[in-house]
Amino acid sequence: MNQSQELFDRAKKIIPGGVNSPVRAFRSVGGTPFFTKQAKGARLTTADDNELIDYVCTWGPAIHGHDHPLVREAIASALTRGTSFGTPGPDEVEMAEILVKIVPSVEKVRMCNSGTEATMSTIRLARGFTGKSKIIKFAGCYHGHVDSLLVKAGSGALTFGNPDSAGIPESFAKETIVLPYNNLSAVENAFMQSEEGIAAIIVEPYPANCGLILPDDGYLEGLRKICDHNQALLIFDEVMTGFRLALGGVQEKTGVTPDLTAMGKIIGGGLPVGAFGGKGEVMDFLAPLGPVYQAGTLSGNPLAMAAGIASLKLLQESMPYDRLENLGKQLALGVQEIAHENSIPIQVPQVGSMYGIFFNENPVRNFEDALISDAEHFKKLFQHCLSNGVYLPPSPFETNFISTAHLDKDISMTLDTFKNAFANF
Ligand code: KE4
Repeated sequence: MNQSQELFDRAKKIIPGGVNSPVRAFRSVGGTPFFTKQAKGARLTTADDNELIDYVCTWGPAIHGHDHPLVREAIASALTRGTSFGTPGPDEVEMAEILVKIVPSVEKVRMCNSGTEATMSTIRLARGFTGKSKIIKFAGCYHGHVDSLLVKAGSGALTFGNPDSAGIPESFAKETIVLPYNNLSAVENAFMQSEEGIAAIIVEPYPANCGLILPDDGYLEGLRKICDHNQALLIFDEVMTGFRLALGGVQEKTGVTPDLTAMGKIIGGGLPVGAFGGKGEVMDFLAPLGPVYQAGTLSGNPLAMAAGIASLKLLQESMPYDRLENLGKQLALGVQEIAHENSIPIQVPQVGSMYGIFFNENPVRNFEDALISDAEHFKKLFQHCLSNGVYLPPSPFETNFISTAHLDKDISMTLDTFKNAFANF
């Protein structure tokens, strides 16, 4: 028996499903999940010493590839000063100053420990600030496992074909209005029909938890206008897109500035982290200044701050966005060409270092389009790639990531692997 199988058998006895996060169980692509024993650059080494080109990048944080020397050195240096203080520390101030400088919407910011905490806190803050309860989210968007946002969530829940999670009281779900993405009139109607008013819209500006969906021209601008017209807050969940699609995220790339932004992943350099920020007058509603409570034992943890600051500084110095865009384009256009040569209907939406794969005749503009894409084809592609040294996200409802550690030769090897896969479809 191989090491991963042995580890998985042991894990399943004492960890639900053998994993600490559902998508890692490979339930939608089949087979036994591999266990990783080392991650370096653009590659993972499995417990059975297989080397894989990694397009998951630990779900986004590893924009510099795994174990970048500057991030590792920053953590090692912080470690000599202790692992957690429970008091304010200098790195928290430096992190906050960087975020205020580079993210257009952020006048004030608070650190937390995950993307889920970040989005959960933006919702509570928006409700506290506006005095309204209803929120709007979009079908297929995933904002972490927040009770009021796990309503038709994408990502894990979607992968299990279980759009509504058990354990969410009806009374919670009814405060959340779920609308189709890329449809402004649906949003306008929701505001018109709501007597009590709506506190906020929360959106993944580029939904990346039901595959990758790109906004129609003017869509994000439209959401901004509707929120202004209805005194509602616009919340961008940039946990995935932040610092990846531009240094200042989608809001820098598009010029659409939300009132609040949820952040995570890259700003922890691979360590547990989240953050949320926005207009000073809104953020000042947070305890200890204001009435909205939010807290965290390890918020602003010195190791995570050191890793995140190193990761952000590396982005500021290297500004790798053009190169990542070129690698993304190279991959997306290459995959489309190969599929076309084999008469396989495919959509490969791409923006910067993110790309999706839908086996679908038509462009995927929303959750429904994503759902009717061919999941069996995806499963075949995933398994072929995995057995040929290429690790794609283990679900058709996730997004691929490229890091600055991916080289041209990795992209061409990946395209060769796709070529062999499609030739045997
Ligand atoms: P975390 O609580 O997992 O740090 O972040 C939640 C979250 C919030 N917002 C967006 C846009 C996200 O993509 C996420 C988490 N992303 C998933 C990947 N689709 C994390 C992987 C997992 O759940 O294991």
